[in-house]
Amino acid sequence: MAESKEEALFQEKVDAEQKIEPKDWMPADYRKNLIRQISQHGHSEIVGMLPEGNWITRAPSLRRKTVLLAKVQDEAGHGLYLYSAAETLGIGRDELNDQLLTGKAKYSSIFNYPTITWADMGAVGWLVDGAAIMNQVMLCRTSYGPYARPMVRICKEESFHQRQGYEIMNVLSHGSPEQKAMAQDALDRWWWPSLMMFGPSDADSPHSAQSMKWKIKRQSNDELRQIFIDRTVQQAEVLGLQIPDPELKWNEETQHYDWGTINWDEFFNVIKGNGPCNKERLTARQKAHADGAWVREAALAYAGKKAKKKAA
Ligand code: FAQ
Repeated sequence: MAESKEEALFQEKVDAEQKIEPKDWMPADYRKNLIRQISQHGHSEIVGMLPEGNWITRAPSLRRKTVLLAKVQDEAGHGLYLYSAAETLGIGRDELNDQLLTGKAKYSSIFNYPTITWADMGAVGWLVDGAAIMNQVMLCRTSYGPYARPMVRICKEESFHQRQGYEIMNVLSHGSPEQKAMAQDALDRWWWPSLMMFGPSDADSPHSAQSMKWKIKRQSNDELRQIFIDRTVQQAEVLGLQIPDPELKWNEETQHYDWGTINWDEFFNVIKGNGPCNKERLTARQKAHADGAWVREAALAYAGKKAKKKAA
């Protein structure tokens, strides 16, 4: 179909690196695609609090507990910034929430895996936040202004999260043999799911081409996955831990690591709702929403009373 004059002007603006703002004209599919991505991102931050929230009461020291608590609170803040950004595109908070609670909207596959030992708090910070930053740094330059701006602060906070995770792994991997084994076990379980966070390979990613053209995404899923692997392998070496991939090998020609094959059946199964914790995560969010009903009712009653007083 031929491009309309408005579409051509829109693309020119994007190509010139000018930000698109809420009241600017935009193609309906740009709006739709952004709502999809931003809301999925926001839901990931909100559901992402659950695996780590699981360890707040069991953190091994007061210091670890306060750091973990602060990290989980940061994720809540990220979710709220992202929901606000989605709202500027014309979707309401209730609708966004409904889409999450009914399982209509996706959230990151990674949060459907269980956190069974304390070392998982290290692995999540190091690998999951590490992968999240790798993907989100490019989003600071995304074409939609209200999405790009909060990403700057989010990335700064994710960077602190990644370091606290790496520090936990560093202490464990240089601790007793049992602690080192626990760190290795966490790496073994989180490595492949972390690589899946970047999404399907470029050839199987239906949204990538258009999202790159509109500069919503600035780097492809495979490109980001490769940078993540190259950096993380070196960090694992410092920890003295083994990446669970027998095919991992430095390639002199490409100056990158070659690596094995992702189990894409597992990935698609998890995003279809059949991962180890999908049901548990949704049930927890549904319960939180139901438990918060009285707060919403009280806030509405208070707002109504205030409005009545003002009108009188
Ligand atoms: N999980 O065509 P593409 C965090 C879906 S935040 C589930 O490649 P796209 C912070 C995709 O939605 C982590 N679904 O899609 C934290 C699409 O389905 P649809 C989240 C996935 O959008 C740390 C279909 O597959 N970050 O971790 C996943 O161009 C620690 C086809 O895929 C963001 O959301 C997946 N991993 O690229 C919190 C960043 N991958 O909608 C707590 C923003 C793909 O057609 C603790 N998002 N799908 O039904 C993005 O950059 C992109 O949306 C991608 C996917 C790269 C995730």
